Amino acid sequence: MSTRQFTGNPSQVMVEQFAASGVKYVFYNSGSREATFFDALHAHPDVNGILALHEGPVAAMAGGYAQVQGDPALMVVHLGAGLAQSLGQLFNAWNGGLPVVVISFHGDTGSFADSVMLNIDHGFGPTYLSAPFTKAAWAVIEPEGLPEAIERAIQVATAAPTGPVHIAVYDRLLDAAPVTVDIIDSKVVPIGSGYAADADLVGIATALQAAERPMLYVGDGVFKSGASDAVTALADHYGAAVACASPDLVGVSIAHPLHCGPFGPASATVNPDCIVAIGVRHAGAGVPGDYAAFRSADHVFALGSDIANLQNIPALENGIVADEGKGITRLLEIARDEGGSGAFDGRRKSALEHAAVLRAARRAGLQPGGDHIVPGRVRPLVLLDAIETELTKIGGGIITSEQFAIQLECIEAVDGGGVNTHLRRPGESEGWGMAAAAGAKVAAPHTPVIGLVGDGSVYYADSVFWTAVAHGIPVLYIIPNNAAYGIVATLFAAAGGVMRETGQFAGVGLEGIDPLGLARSYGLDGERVNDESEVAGAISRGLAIVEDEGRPYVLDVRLPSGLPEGASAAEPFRLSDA
Ligand SMILES: Cc1ncc(C[n+]2csc(CCOP(=O)(O)OP(=O)(O)O)c2C)c(N)n1
Ligand SMILES: [Mg+2]
Repeated sequence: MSTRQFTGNPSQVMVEQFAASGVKYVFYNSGSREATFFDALHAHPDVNGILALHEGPVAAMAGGYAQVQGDPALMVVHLGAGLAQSLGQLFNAWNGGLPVVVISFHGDTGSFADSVMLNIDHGFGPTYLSAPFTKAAWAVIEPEGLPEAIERAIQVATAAPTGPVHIAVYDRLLDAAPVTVDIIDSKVVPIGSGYAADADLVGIATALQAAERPMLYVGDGVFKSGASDAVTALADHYGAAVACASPDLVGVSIAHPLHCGPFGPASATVNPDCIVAIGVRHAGAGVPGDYAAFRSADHVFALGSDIANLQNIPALENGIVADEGKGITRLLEIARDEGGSGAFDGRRKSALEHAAVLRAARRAGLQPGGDHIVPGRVRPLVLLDAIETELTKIGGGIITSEQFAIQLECIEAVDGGGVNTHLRRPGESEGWGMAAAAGAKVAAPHTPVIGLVGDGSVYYADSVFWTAVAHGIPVLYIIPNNAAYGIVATLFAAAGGVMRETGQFAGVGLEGIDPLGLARSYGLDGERVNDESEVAGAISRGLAIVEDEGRPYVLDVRLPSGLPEGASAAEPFRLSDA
């Protein structure tokens, strides 16, 4: 353990340990109680603060940063109230198992007055709020303990299974006199799970070999453990169909021709007789059908870094807690030793056909009416395909997404999976996309980043436009603007009732907001696109602006209404009608 002595006030100790642990950025929202902390942050040459104007975006930006390559992200929010405000987005980071370290400061509500501004009631400990959204949380009382506490938080967050960690620092500690501490100078090593036993892998190889319709069910553990290439090669070798757990589009690229899309529909079409789940935390809807997609299979295996990758999968023939990357790399060797991939040409052909049929159905579902051009509006597939094409032309990049109008699983197949990385919101909690795109760009400053954010999602966090301008974070924001909470409206219609009968939908229409006007007020340039023939040009221009000029830019792309066919937004209640 390499340490060095450091003397400073407790705030300086914290920032010095961040730097020693390799933390380059602190995503934060300011508060006066932590004045000395923000002073120390400002003064440190190697650690940069990135300010978001609400705690939701603070958490989403940290999450977007962590999502790109699994680097730990550090965020600071103000007291109990700021922590509470961050939770809507910490929910997503937790759902995605992202290594985000949350630091908040807390007042002493026990020793003297029991009501201290912005702190939660003294009946609850300072980690009470974060508990459901973190992997671990603890409080720090002694300034001398700060280096270890910070290093441990990063270690726990980045060890498999990765996830958010919260440290609550009692704020009276900030007032302490300078202390001399040991700063821990060794970088935190991300700790993975171990190797799978060969005998267990041989069992999977044997089943995959004998199967007629094998399927690899891929979750976020694949990408996180660096197993993407190995899992893709395994699918190629066996001619196996690939399916994904809903948020993950990168374990095997969603553009790969063997990719059949989300697991439920994929399984219903392919009817797999052997399923190998890799790094998946299978999720359901809380209904008896949650496990239906496994029913057709005679053999179900699961391999993942954590028990969570096994526990939600019924009737496992074998479950292996082991690192996905190490395990699948070895499984691939075993598979190749058994013979060439030519033996599987027949099933490969049918898996490719299934994948193509499912992809075509998703694309048709995204664009009902097909070739019917709506004047002054851009059809969803035209926008989606143009984004893929233009980003590919410049060598590929990252697309982060929070919207439903142009769902990323509808992109065209590309041999080998293509050069674009598709990062979806890792949970269902609205308010992620604006900040996640900025966080992704901070994590990958030399890679083009497109933030695909629905109009409804923009309005949750439009102040991130300011953060992108102020900190010079050149994201190309593309807004698939359907003037609606489109997905919610669709589900309102499916539920039946007065709204569907009358065609008047309440609470889902977003007419009369100008996202470009919003962007401009925060200092961002952009353009409106409402003609299909101009879409590709606008994206290409936008990419050139963000990449060559280094400033964020926004495209407000007008799509057909997100309300159901023929419906309109109901007149909202107005106070004057009461
Ligand atoms: C915290 C939270 N509140 C509310 C919702 C419900 N919700 C789901 S999507 C959505 C709005 C989506 O609007 P937009 O970004 O425009 O997407 P699209 O029109 O493409 O569906 C809302 C409010 C949610 N998922 N999470
Ligand atoms: Mg919308």
